[in-house]
Amino acid sequence: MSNSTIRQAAEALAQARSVAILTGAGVSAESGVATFRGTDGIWSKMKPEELASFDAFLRNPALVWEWYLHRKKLITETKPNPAHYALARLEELVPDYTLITQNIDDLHRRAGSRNILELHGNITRSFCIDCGKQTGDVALGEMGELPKCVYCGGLIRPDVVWFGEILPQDALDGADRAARRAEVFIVAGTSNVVYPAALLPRTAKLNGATVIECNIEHTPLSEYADFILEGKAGDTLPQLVAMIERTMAR
Ligand code: BJW
Ligand code: ZN
Repeated sequence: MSNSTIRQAAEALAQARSVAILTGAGVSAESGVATFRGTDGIWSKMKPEELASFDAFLRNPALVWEWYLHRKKLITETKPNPAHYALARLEELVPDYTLITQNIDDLHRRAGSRNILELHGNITRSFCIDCGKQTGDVALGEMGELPKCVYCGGLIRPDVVWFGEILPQDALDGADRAARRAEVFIVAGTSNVVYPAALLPRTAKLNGATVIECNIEHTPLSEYADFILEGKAGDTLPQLVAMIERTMAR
């Protein structure tokens, strides 16, 4: 990443009244949360269709719960990293700011971001598959019994979006509106292969936004990006935000 690229990106951001960001697993990688794709990714060891679909859950809810409770424990033990904090700081600098995330790990909220749209749910929540009521913290019983709904006895599932499932309508509508009005759209730490999230930066670009990509490698989005900040999000995003603050102070 050249210094002039980051400076030009910072200048575009400092002038923008409306900014939207789309984050993915790469933003949490430096907190120790595994990404999905790539050599060390979750899907290199496990098949998504065996764990991240409603059919998989109905086939073997205990296995799926075990996996989610394991990940939830790891996530609870991690902390936000400089990328999360930089994005929380950016919210204070931009008049209209929307943070759209595919991550379910709650780390943006823990870092202080407020206007967050969660496209793929949140691992800290769960709900009943029969009556739809949200439940608090869940655990497997000592004998591995599955969590059941206190209202209707139905099976409880994690409040995350699996393959083939519809995304939460409010979050998706809000994300689409933010992408359409954004003057600058930042895409950080996502492989940009999962839809409909991957459409958002393209929507922003078609509506005239400057697109900034932050990633350690190129993605299918890279050819549309105006600026590519190659490197770890925990390095590039704090640098970018520091540069915006300097540009604004001038
Ligand atoms: C760093 C870094 C560092 C590393 N710094 N960078 C249109 C076309 C084709 C297919 C479809 C389509 N519309 C729908 C589909 C089907 C499907 C889909 O997109 N499939 C494709 C994979 C082919 N989509 C769906 O099913 C969605 N539902 C839907 O569309 O409903 C309507 C419908 C249904 C059926 C048919 C048609 C329409 C739902 C998608 C739900 C995704 N769920 C998951 C699991 C969530 C729960 C959980 O975590 O357990 O969400 S899958 C997984 O992928 C997770 C993520 O949010 C998502 C995206 O992954 P992400 O964040 O990009 O992570 P990685 O690992 O892929 O990439 C990490 C990146 O970080 C890499 O680029 C690294 O280089 C980078 N990186 N370290 C910066 N330090
Ligand atoms: Zn219920």
